[in-house]
Order: sequence, then structure tokens, then C-alpha cells
Amino acid sequence: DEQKAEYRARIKDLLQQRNAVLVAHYYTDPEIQALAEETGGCVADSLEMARFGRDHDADTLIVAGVRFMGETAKILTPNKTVLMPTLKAECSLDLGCPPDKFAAFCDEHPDRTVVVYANTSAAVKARADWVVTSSMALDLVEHLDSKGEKILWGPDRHLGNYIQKQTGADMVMWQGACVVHDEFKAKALKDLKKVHPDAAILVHPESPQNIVDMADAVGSTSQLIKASQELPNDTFIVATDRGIFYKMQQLQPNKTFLEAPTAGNGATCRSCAHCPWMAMNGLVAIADALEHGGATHEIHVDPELGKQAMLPLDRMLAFNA
Ligand code: CIZ
Ligand code: SF4
Repeated sequence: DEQKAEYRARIKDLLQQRNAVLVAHYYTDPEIQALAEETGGCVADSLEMARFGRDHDADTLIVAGVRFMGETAKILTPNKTVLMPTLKAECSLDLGCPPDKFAAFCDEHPDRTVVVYANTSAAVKARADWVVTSSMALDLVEHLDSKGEKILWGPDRHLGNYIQKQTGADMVMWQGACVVHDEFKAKALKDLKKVHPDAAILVHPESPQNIVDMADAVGSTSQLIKASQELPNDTFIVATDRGIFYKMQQLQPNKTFLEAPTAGNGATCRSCAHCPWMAMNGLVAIADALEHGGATHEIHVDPELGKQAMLPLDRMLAFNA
């Protein structure tokens, strides 16, 4: 703990020296979120991280999250230095959607508007008409559907199915999944709900359909945080990465938050509901990134690719339902 305090102090100094700001995702570990808050950075979902980084006047952004979030920051602000605690923080949705295969899929459906989730590489974004996050995907697809557009959706199949069901839009889908949300189990969730009959179930739509079907509220991370404040329940069962408990507990200290079970019995897989790549964003790695930058920490995006990917990203940021 003494060592951690030392790292925190060092990071604070380095942030000032470099005129840098720490931008952290809700799924990072609590101490990282706390540090971002203490130092004038932000804790947010990927949409708000992108907005915050774009609008902040720091020279350097240090993005605690996964690679696509750093890439998005670089695409939106090519003149800023974008550092990440580690460049090895991937995302199963991004990994499961290689740009060449995705482009071939798009070529098979030239009549469709291409809508991709933010959890993709710069090259996949560059091929898209729209980028979305889970907080505005439903509204955007509703909007496109109302104009009679047919949609090609990628890469998360659960989020795509959920949106298709809600909107009735004509969608073909890439079959990707998030390794964290894909693990939630309906039978174990039913059992947990029996033990806590008054609990409200909060579900991120990257989860399988049978989990979404049991939800009292379905939404993006920021929407679930809002639901935890607005619903009258004292107890919540939460089906998303448990990093989110930091913010929920901070805003509602008297409420109880339980992890939705990930394996057949909730006890066998205590760490499943935490993204292994988000967990790579530790204090040591952040200090190292700020101190050394360079090859092992700096995000680069090919400028031409970046220009193409900026178009659907700007559309996303400008879209207001
Ligand atoms: O699962 C993720 O990586 C999410 C929810 C990202 C985001 O949009 O904040
Ligand atoms: Fe990707 Fe899932 Fe991790 Fe989010 S939680 S970064 S979607 S693997």
C-alpha cells in the first residue's frame, strides 16, 4: 500500500509535467478510476471518453482502457500524444473482426448501411458509414430504419440481436461476442434472483438474449449507472463487468450490488465478470507509460486510415436522437 501511494504520487507529478490527463473506462480497476477522478481526468463509457479526450486541452492523453479506445482518441485528435498503460489490452470483439474479412462481408452487401460498434480497429471503422456505442446504438438504428435503410451490423451479435428485436430493422450481422458478457448464465441468475427476490436486474446488451430477457433495465454502462440511481430497489444484480461497481457504489453507498453469475454456479468463476484486458491497466503501467512513452505505450494510427475512420466517428459524436 505504501508502494501504491508512491506510484500514485509519481503519476500525479508526471501528469503535470507532461500536461497529460488520465481518461479511464468504468471497467478499469477501482484505484485507476479513483486516480482519474482525483487528477481532473474522467471516468466514463467509450462515448464519453472519446468526447472528453477530444475536447480537453492537454497535450497528452493517457487512456486506461483497451486498444480501440486509445485508437479512437488518436483518430479524433491526431495532434495529441496518446499513451496507453499497455498496448496489449485487446478486446475480443476487435480481435474477432479482422478488417479484410469484414470488408469482404461488406462487399457482399453493397446495398446496406454499415454500422459498427466502437469496439473495433481503426481499419474496420474506416470501412463503416457509422460508428456507434451501446449508449446510442438503439436510437441510431431506429433513425436509419425509419429512413428505410437496411443495415449491416458488426461485430457484437448479442447487441445486434437486441437492437434488431427492439427496432424491427432489417439487419445482417457479424457474429462476434464479448468474452466477459457472453459468460453470464441464465439458470444461475434465476437462482440468485430467488435468493434476492426484491433485487432489480441490470443488464448490458452485450449479454446473451436469455439474460437480457430477465432484465429490469437494459443499457450501456452509463445507462445502467443511471438505472441504479433511479430504480427504487435496494439491491441490484448486475450483468456487466464488475469494474462498474466502483461508480455505482460511490453514487449509492447504501445500496447493495451483486455480480450476476458467470459460471453454472456463481462460486466457481469469481473473476469471469472482469475483462482481462481492462485489468492490465495498473498503476505501475500508467507510471511507466508517462515516464517512458514511446514504442511500448504510444498509439499510432496510419494518418490516411485515421482520416477515413474519423468520418463515422464524427457522425457518432454529432448524432443526437
Ligand atoms: O464492453 C465494453 O467494452 C463497453 C461497454 C464499452 C463502452 O462502450 O463503454
Ligand atoms: Fe471487449 Fe468485452 Fe473487454 Fe469490453 S469487456 S473491452 S467488449 S472484451
